Formats: sequence, structure tokens, C-alpha cells
Amino acid sequence: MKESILAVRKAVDELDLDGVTGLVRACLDEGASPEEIFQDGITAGLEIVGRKFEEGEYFLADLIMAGEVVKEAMPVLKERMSETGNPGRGKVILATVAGDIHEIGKNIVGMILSANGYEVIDLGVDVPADRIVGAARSSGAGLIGLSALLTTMVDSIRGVVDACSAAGIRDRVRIVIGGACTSRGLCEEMGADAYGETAIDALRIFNGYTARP
Ligand code: B12
Repeated sequence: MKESILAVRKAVDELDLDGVTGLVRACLDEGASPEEIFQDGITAGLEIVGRKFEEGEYFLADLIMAGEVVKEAMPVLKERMSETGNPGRGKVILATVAGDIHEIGKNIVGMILSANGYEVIDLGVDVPADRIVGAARSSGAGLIGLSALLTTMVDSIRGVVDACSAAGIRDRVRIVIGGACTSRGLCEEMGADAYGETAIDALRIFNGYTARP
């Protein structure tokens, strides 16, 4: 792995708000792709932060700081990604489920999808099922991506599936789930259509649904 990507990972792990943007730029200048930087730099760094939190070395304030460090780095990556777009793949509704305010993974998924031609309707975090249904109806979007990181909130996924059924739109929407606490098994249990482990998986899954014959 490139040294420069390891430096981004370290900046996230060590909560280096001032240094992170310069390090991300250095990776891009060396030819690393935004996807590599997200996966091996930012996401890997956040995993270390999560471990330190679990082990009592970091506290909630550090988690908040880690979120800020990543937000700081996002604009540079976003700039680079929008250069490669090819419009017209379809509309995707993205939301972090009710009760959960983690947004970094959802935002990365959103950036990768919009850089690849999707119109992303990002409803934000802690989104109730009825808002998701309302957005699917008013926009006509047939794709829904749900992000969930808190084990205690996974039932919110079922809530969205049930709300789509109750509204009579379940057969015209595909519900894809992701986020650290989700899995293929959970996807089946909740009655969703697909599970993606990474943002690149999200793109692959949605591309499968929108592939033209
Ligand atoms: C940063 C962080 C926070 C920040 C979030 C800041 C923000 N703006 O988002 C803040 C400080 C707000 C926070 C709060 C809390 N957090 Co927190 N947090 C984290 C941390 C360190 C990183 C999360 C993250 O952004 N990861 C990086 C992203 C890129 O990964 P990701 O979201 O999984 O997304 C990737 C894939 O999963 C996938 N993906 C994501 N979404 C989707 C959607 C689709 C459709 C698809 C296909 C794919 C996909 O693509 C992404 C890129 O590849 C994790 C630890 C960890 N390692 O996950 C804990 C963690 C998630 N938090 C945790 C906890 C407990 C909390 C709190 C309850 C703490 C507290 N006591 O208050 C609160 C919850 C508040 C709430 N109601 O939601 C626990 C959850 C445990 C659990 N399993 O339930 C974790 C795992 C930490 C730990 N080890 O204990 N947190």
C-alpha cells in the first residue's frame, strides 16, 4: 500500500484535523484513486478509532473529532470524483435509519454513486420510514440505500421495508442496506433486497439493478 494512504489512515486515527486535507491531496497527486483513499485511508483509520473507543482509550469527544477530520477531507475527494461522472443512471434515495446519526459511510456511498451518474436524494440521518416512503413516491425513485451502524437500530430497516409494503410501493423499489452493523443475514431477516459491505459494493449492486439490456 502507498505510504501516502497510510499517512491519511494515521491522520484519521490520530485526529489530525489540520493535516488531513494536505495528506489526501498528496495521495491524489501520487495517482491514488478517491475510492482507495476512502477505503484504505479514511475507513481503515476510523476502524482504528472505533477500536480505541471500545478499549477505553478514546472517548465520545474523540469520535466526534474523528467525524470532523473526515468531513474536512471530503471536499477535496468530492472535487476529484465529480470529474468522472456520466449522468443518467437513475435516482437513489439515501438515508441513515431512524435512531442512528452516523453519516460518514452514507456520504461516501452518495459521493461514489453521484460520481457514477446517479441522482442522489440524500435525506440525511435519523430518517423515519414515512419520510423515505414519501420521497420515493414524490421523486419516483426505485432505489433506496439505507445505512445503519447501531445494532440497537437495525429494526428501523424492517420499518422501512414494512412502510414500503403498506404504501403499496414495495414491488417497485429495491432496498439495499449497508453500514458496519449490517450483514447478508440481517438483510434477509429484515426483508431487504441486497447487502453491500463497502461503497464500491453499493455501486456494483445499484449498477446491477439499472443495467440496460
Ligand atoms: C465516527 C463515529 C461516530 C460519530 C459519527 C459522526 C458522523 N458525522 O457520522 C459520532 C460521534 C456522532 C458517533 C456517535 C455514536 N456512536 Co459511533 N462511531 C463512529 C466510528 C468511530 C466510525 C463510524 C464511521 O464513520 N465509519 C467509517 C464509515 C466509512 O464506515 P461505514 O459507515 O461502515 O460505511 C462503509 C460501509 O459500511 C458501507 N456503507 C455504509 N452505508 C451504506 C449503505 C449502503 C446502502 C451500502 C450498500 C453500503 C454502505 O460503505 C462505507 C464505505 O465503504 C464507529 C466505529 C467503526 N469502526 O465503525 C463508531 C460506532 C459505530 N459508534 C458506536 C456507538 C456506540 C455510538 C454512540 C451510541 C456512542 C454514545 N455512547 O453516544 C453514538 C450513537 C449516536 C446515534 N444515535 O447514532 C458503536 C456502535 C456499536 C454497535 N454495533 O451498535 C461503534 C461501532 C464504536 C464501537 N466500536 O463501539 N459515532
